[in-house]
Amino acid sequence: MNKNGKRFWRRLVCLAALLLSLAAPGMGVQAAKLPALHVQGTKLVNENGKAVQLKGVSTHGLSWYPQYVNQKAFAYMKKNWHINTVRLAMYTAEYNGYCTGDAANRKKLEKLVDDGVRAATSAGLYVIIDWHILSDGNPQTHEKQALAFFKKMAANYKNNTNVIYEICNEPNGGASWSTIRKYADKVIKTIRKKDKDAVILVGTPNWSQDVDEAARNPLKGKNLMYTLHFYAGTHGAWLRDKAQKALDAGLPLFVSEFGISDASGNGGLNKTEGGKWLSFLKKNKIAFIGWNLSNKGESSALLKSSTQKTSDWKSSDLSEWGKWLVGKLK
Ligand code: IDC
Repeated sequence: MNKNGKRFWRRLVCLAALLLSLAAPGMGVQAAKLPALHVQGTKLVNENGKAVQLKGVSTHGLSWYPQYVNQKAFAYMKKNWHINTVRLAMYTAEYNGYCTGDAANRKKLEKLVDDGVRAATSAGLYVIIDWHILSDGNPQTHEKQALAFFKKMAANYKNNTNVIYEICNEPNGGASWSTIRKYADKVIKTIRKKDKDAVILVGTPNWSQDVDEAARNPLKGKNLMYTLHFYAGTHGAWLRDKAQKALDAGLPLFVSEFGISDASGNGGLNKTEGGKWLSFLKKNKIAFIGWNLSNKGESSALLKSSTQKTSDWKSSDLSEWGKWLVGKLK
């Protein structure tokens, strides 16, 4: 073969290798980058303006159950449960919370968030970084820490098209929308300094239920959504009415946490009401994230308390709620 002939074959081999690596990202080191999503009207859409319904599961508190933040679990849930999103619930106050524990604990939690984002990224999942306020009912209680945390997160993940920031899980204890709004404004500004267009989820008054109040005076800015949380054992048609009101007013909603037990995370399951909720969400293309990926002995845990595996679960490893949710995700 002459010189030109050799060059031709070498180029052909290179081209074939390139095409192969594009066609089969799983074979390469990194999964294909997920398209950035943005908010259009009340919906989350992809780069072609097509509505996308995110669906997935939330971890329990990262300090309680760090073992479920692993690549195998995330990849397994994507392949077998058909989730496209995972939520990393980082409590701020309870049980080695980010704001109540010491500096070493904060480091540990930041590492878990980072492990979670990496695992989600290589599994091809969207990932929500959740600042999980709860007993610290007013988001302003730990505002300073929230600003420092999200500044760091936005710097770390500004190039991750799959990262979504949730800035206050469930304001409660009388925290009003105007208070939450002030807090949100500051945190959003901080995130936007680094990450111009990531989707940001804002909690609403009364454990993220009073979306109608947020609808009366929404925040300014793009790619913002408002969270609606429900537990079908406690919350029924009256809460869907609130949600419908908010949608009618043009408020983009995101269900970043839900269950079909009662609001305590325990008690019997209400599958009938749960089914009604999911039809409502499907009809409106609203994202839904089920609480919680753990084997804690409570009815809102997706795994049986006897399940020790941290990935590759069989149906018999799942709780009744786990089986129900996996059925709906498929
Ligand atoms: C619950 C957990 C439970 C934990 C408790 C801490 O299921 O194991 O002991 O938090 O206070 C929420 C919260 C979420 C709750 C869940 C169930 O966002 O943190 O988890 N819930 O009570 N809002 C409504 C229900």
